[in-house]
Amino acid sequence: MKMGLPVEERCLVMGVVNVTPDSFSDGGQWFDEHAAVRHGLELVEEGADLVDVGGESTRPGAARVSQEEELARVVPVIRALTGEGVTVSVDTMRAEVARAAVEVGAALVNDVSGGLADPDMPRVVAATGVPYVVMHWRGHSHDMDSRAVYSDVVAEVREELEKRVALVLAEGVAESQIVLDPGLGFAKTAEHNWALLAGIGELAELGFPLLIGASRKRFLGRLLADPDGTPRPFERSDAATTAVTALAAQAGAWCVRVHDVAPNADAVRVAAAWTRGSGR
Ligand code: PMM
Repeated sequence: MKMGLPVEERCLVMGVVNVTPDSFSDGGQWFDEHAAVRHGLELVEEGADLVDVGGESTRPGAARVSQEEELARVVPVIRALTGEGVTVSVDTMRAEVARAAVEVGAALVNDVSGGLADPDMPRVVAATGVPYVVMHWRGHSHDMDSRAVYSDVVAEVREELEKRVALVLAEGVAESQIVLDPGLGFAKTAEHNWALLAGIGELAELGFPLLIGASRKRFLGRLLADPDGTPRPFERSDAATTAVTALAAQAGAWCVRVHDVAPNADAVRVAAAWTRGSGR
């Protein structure tokens, strides 16, 4: 595998801190800078290997925030968390935010647009040398649902990710920096998400570490819907996230991005012990 990333013998757990008033599952809860920092530290206590700090909601239909607002939301939180020794990733589609975040200590850039939203991103990431999560993406949240059209979702996501990889490499990003992510829920229906999880082995064949973000997404609530079809609210779908984590880890995922860290940290340890055939 091509990677200069921390190789653990188990899947890593990335805890989420959304410094936004409107994220899908935890919007508003950590909007205050101090609350966000406290929450990041709690996630580390619960077993997160790294904490993903984002200042822009990507929930379906969300409008964009300005660059100034995004910087004001994430930079102080990242500075404080890295000052406490926490490994932080920045969840941003903007090159300028990525640059500022790495300057205050961010160790990874998580770009849900895979470099499509801001053409400067790959060059900036190349200059920083930090790992770069290239997620499969087809457009901004306000109209991504209309782009969820595939004849073979696994083959098309794989092909589109390969194109992104070629482009970011051409911009100077090193192979060893790249992590790929199928982008569950981003221009994907529930059925597309399940097909991608079933096809995780085919995505792994691209030869890069994989990150999976299933936590609290709508497709889990739909799977667990009441008999009358009412989706299970995300607050009661965390056990499903944990099940996805165990299976993704078993299938070789490098990292899972989750909101409720403690049970997922347990799940990756179970998966690792199972794979080793040993609890030691
Ligand atoms: N999902 C969300 C935000 N950032 N980053 C990566 N790499 N992969 C994802 O699946 C992903 C992401 C949306 O989730 P949230 O708004 O509930 O945190």
